[in-house]
Amino acid sequence: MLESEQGKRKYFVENGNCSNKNTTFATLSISSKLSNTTNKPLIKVKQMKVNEIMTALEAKHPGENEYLQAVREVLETIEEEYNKHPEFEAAKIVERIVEPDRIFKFRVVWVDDKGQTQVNLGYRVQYNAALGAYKGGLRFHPKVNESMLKFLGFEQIFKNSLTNLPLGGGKGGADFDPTGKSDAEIMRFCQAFVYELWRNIGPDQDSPAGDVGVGGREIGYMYGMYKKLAREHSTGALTGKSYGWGGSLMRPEATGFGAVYYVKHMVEEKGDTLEGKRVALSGFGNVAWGAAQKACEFGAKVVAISGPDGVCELPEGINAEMINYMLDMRASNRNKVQDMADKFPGKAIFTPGKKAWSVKCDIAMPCAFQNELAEEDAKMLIANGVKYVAEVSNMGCQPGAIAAFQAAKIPFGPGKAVNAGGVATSGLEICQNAGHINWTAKEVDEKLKKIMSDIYDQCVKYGKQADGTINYVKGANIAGFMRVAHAMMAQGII
Ligand code: 2IT
Repeated sequence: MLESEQGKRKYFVENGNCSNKNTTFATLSISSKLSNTTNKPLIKVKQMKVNEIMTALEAKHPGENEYLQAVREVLETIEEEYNKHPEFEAAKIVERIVEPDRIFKFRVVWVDDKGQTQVNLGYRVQYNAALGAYKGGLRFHPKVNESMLKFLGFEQIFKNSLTNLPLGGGKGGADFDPTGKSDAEIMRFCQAFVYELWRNIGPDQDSPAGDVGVGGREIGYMYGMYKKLAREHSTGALTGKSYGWGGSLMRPEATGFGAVYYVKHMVEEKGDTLEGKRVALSGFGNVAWGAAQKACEFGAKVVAISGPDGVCELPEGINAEMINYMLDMRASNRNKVQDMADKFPGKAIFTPGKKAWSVKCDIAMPCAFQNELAEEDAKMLIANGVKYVAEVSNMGCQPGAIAAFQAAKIPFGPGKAVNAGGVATSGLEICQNAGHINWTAKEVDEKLKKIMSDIYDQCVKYGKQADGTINYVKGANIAGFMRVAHAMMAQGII
């Protein structure tokens, strides 16, 4: 018999052992000894079974591959723990958590520099608000669709939960391609996007930020339009604003810095140090930029960055000038890593069509896009002696790659824990906006370090295995999920 308590009532499962996966039905009743609800009809509670849930979801949302991948990973790792709580299943927590509260989908119309009318699709997925107002980035990329934003929003729920800040989960974006667009085109698109969305966002409702294709410039244009329409000033309706008009110091660096703080814990767990470690990063955007800075500060050597066009190997390691140049590369909207090799001949060696994972390294940190590291990349990294892998992009590694790292006993940090410093610092930006104050960079950085250290500890607590190794994926998923599930239970069936 398995018992669990919810409020004043005591539930128990009869005729079923929750840890027995063959049990189809367990009977849940309310104990007559502990409540005055005697003679209430017995409620049949099914054990949560990942395969059954996934079969139903695949039928309901065919072809939404990223979304289905993200849901499966979370459910597989929490199944055992979840089934120790029959009250969760009675309240259909899993069935509720996998579907967003709502999705806004809208047309965004704008005029390009040639005077041509352009039409894009915009979205905002408001996923789960059990812990607070919806929070999560906006992605502008030609491949954006509902599946991509649902996967990102779903991940965001548990990531935000790990930060221990009062943040619900959401995500949004558009199938707009910033590559090759002028500054004026970017501005007009951002304005048109917010013109559609502004009524559904706000600091106590839903607070978007940046993601792939959306940085400080885009947030500035969107915030300007939001203020004009909402007649609100200095609010946390959007985060990632620039310092001086509501932004937080350290927000641009936070995702990359936070990721390296997390990796430092992973390395120290093994009695090792970051000093002298060769680090391969993918991408050259905001996240890779922050990670490169902090890795260098801790004495590591960044030996590769990459782009959609190929990889730049950096035999002497990246230097401060190159790190600065990453900002120019991003601002140019050319989306070409070859520009680094052209600017620093001999110090950056470009190979077209290759990924960062072809470069020998001790630490691999995907910082670009989902599923960017495949099983064969993982095998190459392992053969080349990689010692640690930390996803900084959301769901950067394919399931086969994660399985390969785990089988080789290489510590693997999942994106929702490793990259949580970004959204955490967005949470700190909202705090500063609400209090009409600005914290110093040191104050923000200290809070970020503490948050990352607490996230790391939660992953260890729930991910420690019988053989002493740490399954960081399982730890992050259980820790993140449980906090949301308990909040949903407390707030009733809504
Ligand atoms: O994936 C992410 O956590 C982000 N893009 C940042 C979200 C935020 O609200 O700062």
